[in-house]
Amino acid sequence: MVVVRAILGALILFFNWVFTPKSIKREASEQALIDAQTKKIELYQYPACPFCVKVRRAIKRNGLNIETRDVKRNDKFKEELVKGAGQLKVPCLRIEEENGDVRWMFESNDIISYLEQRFSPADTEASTV
Ligand SMILES: N[C@@H](CCC(=O)N[C@@H](CS)C(=O)NCC(=O)O)C(=O)O
Repeated sequence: MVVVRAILGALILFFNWVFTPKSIKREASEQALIDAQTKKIELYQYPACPFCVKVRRAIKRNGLNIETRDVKRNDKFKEELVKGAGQLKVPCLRIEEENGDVRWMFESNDIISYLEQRFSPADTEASTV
């Protein structure tokens, strides 16, 4: 089982690397505004978890600079997740609000919808790099 999981994980990472999505391109000033907001967001994740890969691909597609925290290999991040969010489950997005409140969001689809709504590229030129 461990071997099967390791092989699947390696395949997921390989195909994710081969088919890395392109990021949307924004004006530097617009990207800087978004970067200032995403400084207060972190993704707690496992490198080869398919749900985490899906979220990381959405982050890349949307040109977001969001820190990823590897819960598998870093006990400090694991502890932060369990203490803050109440359970060991990934992906989980930690969002620090303007007023300092912290929200922990589970479910890959919910995380992707949140990021796409908040940082919608609707006003951005549809070009890619
Ligand atoms: N429906 C969830 C599924 C998330 C999920 O099953 N995550 C697994 C890793 S792939 C997990 O955290 N399992 C608990 C554990 O590994 O301790 C999503 O879409 O985010």
